[in-house]
Amino acid sequence: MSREDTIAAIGTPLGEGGIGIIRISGSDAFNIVAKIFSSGRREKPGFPKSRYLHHGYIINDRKEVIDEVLVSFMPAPRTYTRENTVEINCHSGMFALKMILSLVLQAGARLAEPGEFTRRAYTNGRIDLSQAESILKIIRARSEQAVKNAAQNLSGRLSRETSDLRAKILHLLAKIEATLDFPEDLAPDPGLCGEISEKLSALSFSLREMIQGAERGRLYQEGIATAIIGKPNVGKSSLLNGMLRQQKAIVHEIPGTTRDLLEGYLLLEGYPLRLIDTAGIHQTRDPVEKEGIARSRAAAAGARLLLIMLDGSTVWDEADEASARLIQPGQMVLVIVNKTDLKQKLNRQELGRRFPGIAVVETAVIKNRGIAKVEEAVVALLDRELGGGGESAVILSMRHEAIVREALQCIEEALAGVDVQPLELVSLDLHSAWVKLGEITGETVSDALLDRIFSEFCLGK
Ligand SMILES: Nc1nc2c(ncn2[C@@H]2O[C@H](COP(=O)(O)OP(=O)(O)OP(=O)(O)O)[C@@H](O)[C@H]2O)c(=O)[nH]1
Ligand SMILES: [Mg+2]
Repeated sequence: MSREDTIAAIGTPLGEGGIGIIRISGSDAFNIVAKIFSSGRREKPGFPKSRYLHHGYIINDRKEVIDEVLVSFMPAPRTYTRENTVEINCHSGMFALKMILSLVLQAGARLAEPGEFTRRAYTNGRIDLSQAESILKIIRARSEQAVKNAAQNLSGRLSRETSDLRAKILHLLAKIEATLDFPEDLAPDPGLCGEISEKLSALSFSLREMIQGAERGRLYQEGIATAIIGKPNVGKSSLLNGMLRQQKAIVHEIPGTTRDLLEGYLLLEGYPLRLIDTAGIHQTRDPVEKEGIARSRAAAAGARLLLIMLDGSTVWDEADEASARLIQPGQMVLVIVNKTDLKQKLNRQELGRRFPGIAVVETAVIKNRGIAKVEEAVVALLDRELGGGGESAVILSMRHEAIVREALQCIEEALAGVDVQPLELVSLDLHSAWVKLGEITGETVSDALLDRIFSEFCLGK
């Protein structure tokens, strides 16, 4: 793939809409668009005037008008890609957009690969790798908080903190190297090891803080995995529908209706929930139901928040017991007793003993009663477990977190070695940490990794 050729793609989602944008980037972008664009007037010398919206028409080779458009010509380097860029604002319709794109391609552009515009912005030094990844995060964000977190990284916050840490590591490395290079010139400094240890501890503390911010960031980015778990027929699918305000899941009086996991997204007071309906937990010989239950167990294991659902009109049984056993240490849990409109048989006193310290909410989902209480209890739980202090932390993606963890390990090894190993080895560990952290901003990454990161982008970005 040549980095010099001119690329084009549709930058807006394909479908009917007010405006669709075709984006062209590369040294030949202006010439290419000039071949298919006419303003209908005699052009003034010096056309196209840059950073103006030019009104006109897209014309095919038979001089037929395809669409009425607004076109902007933006010369390098003050553009997204730092290359000459043209944006054609046309009417958004599947065919109109595709016809204009194919004219642009016939006129000499190449269809861009996913993420290629952003990759050019990175290659041409306008943004670093962590900023490029933030752009993808903004596009994919599932909550306002996720957008804000990603925007902070886009403005370079993660890059600055990473560069800051790398500068500190380099400084320490220089200090160690100086004593290694000129051992006879420098009197042995008894304080040196102490100073190195102190600086390494500070580095380790900063890296740990970054890791703590990572989990919170992931929750906001991907949605808080929330599994509705319980025996068959308690009303799990009804609760999912009630919370989503949508008849998404099949509800039926026959137990064992839900087999596959079913997901829906929901925003509660700014918390993005990925709500997962699951198959009822119980003993069964039916192979399909067995597979469904295995999936329920996996969903419970992967959930950050468990909504354990019970049926108030039945007594506690082995299947309830099996559902309760799915709770794992560290998981947030809420117990929901449903079907309170029916005659009650479930012993409430025992619930306190079975679920110590866990809030219990009573509902009659079929009558639309108690859903608001469930949502309030969920928000209260999330406030208690996740609230406070989060906005100040730098937010890491999974890739960044893995890098920071590896860098932390190098620093810890250096720290452990200061008093017992030759300083050469300490400096090797420090150097590894420095290289590792460079992968965040893209100073030390392979082409294969870049290919993987940018392939996740959509076309036209
Ligand atoms: N009386 C009463 N019936 C309810 C209530 N909530 C749900 N139901 C009924 O209980 C039956 C089962 O509801 P579902 O939501 O399908 O239950 P489920 O837990 O998803 O069941 P499985 O998918 O089989 O595990 C349906 O007939 C619902 O109409 C409630 O609050 N009161
Ligand atoms: Mg169901």
